Amino acid sequence: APTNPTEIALQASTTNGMSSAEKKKQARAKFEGVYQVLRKDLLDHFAGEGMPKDAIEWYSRNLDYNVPGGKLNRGMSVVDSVEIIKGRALTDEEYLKSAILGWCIELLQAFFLVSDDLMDSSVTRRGQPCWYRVENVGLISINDAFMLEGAIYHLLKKYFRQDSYYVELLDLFHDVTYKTEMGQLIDLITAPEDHVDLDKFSLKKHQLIVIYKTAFYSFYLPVALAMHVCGIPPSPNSPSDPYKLAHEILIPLGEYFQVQDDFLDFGGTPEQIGKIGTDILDNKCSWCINTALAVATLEQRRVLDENYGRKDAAKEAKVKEVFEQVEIRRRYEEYEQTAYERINGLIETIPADAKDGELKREVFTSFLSKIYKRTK
Ligand code: GPP
Ligand code: MG
Ligand code: MG
Ligand code: MG
Repeated sequence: APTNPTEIALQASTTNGMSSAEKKKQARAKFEGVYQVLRKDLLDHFAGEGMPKDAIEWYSRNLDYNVPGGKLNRGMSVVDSVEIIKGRALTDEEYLKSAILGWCIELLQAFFLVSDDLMDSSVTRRGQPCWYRVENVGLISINDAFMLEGAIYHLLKKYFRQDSYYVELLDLFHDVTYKTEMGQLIDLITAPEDHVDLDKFSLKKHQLIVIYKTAFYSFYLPVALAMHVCGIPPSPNSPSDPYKLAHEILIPLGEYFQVQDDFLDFGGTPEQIGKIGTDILDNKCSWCINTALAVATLEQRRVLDENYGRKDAAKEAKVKEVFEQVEIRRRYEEYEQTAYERINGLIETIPADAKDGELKREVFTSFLSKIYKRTK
């Protein structure tokens, strides 16, 4: 029986006769096994720097509280995409490398979420208090977020330093992080705390915000990482550059995903989504307010002007009433159907007869099917 953590994490498993729900559960458990390996790498290295015992405990709590508890869609998509492109089951070595890159995205996501919850004054995340609200954490969470980001580059160096595509990985993480920060900036300055002006919002503005703050890191990044692991070469000057083709589909897919996030902030329950919506209180330029503004009567517009973006639960409730009156739920269902069909159309621009080792339609259909009609 294997004794080292990497081998335990990769233990062969039969999937014969398992239901698809059981397979999913097992795939998740295998992916989570790799987290245990990386967590140990990071903590051993940290201890090796001479850090004291209380700091090791703090860092391990930061990691365990913020990294592994999400849906893991982004991280596991790296593994799924590599399998689809290769068209076969992965070797242990290939699995481990794909899963490590997956966990690097989950670390990036943890870095963003810890920071975002502070900036959005959020209350809960993944069904528990936001990290900054945990006893004795507070503003230390800013440094904790930086360390989650730093962990990415430590792991990339440890596991990919010798690979020909190491620089591509570094570039990708850096570029995508920078773009996400640009998106977060426009999200924040379009939502000033002390001044509500709904005339400043538009669906065009919303589109720019969501593409930058969400689509690059959540959708383009996992697939681009998988393509690099599979040795697909970038050809930046060619119109048929596979990275460009992937980008053209994944950015709209990410836009659709953030519209879902905006809708669920209003239309989902905290039990479903694991967080309490704050977009109305925070004066966010969200899909819901933009959609409501486009169809509101003068009286409804007055209610929105007077109640949106005020830190007051009763005012928030009045905005929600208008959202119900203008049938945001039905409009969202229509949006979702249209987006789904449009993205499927984009996926058809990928050749149906792509060979193993090339970019295939299934990379995108598999990603799309994970989020279509999601309620969490
Ligand atoms: C989602 O916004 C976008 C992010 C989490 C990226 C944050 C980027 C940083 C550079 C910190 P959101 O506020 O709608 O997400 P949620 O609804 O999960 O709080
Ligand atoms: Mg937020
Ligand atoms: Mg935010
Ligand atoms: Mg949100």
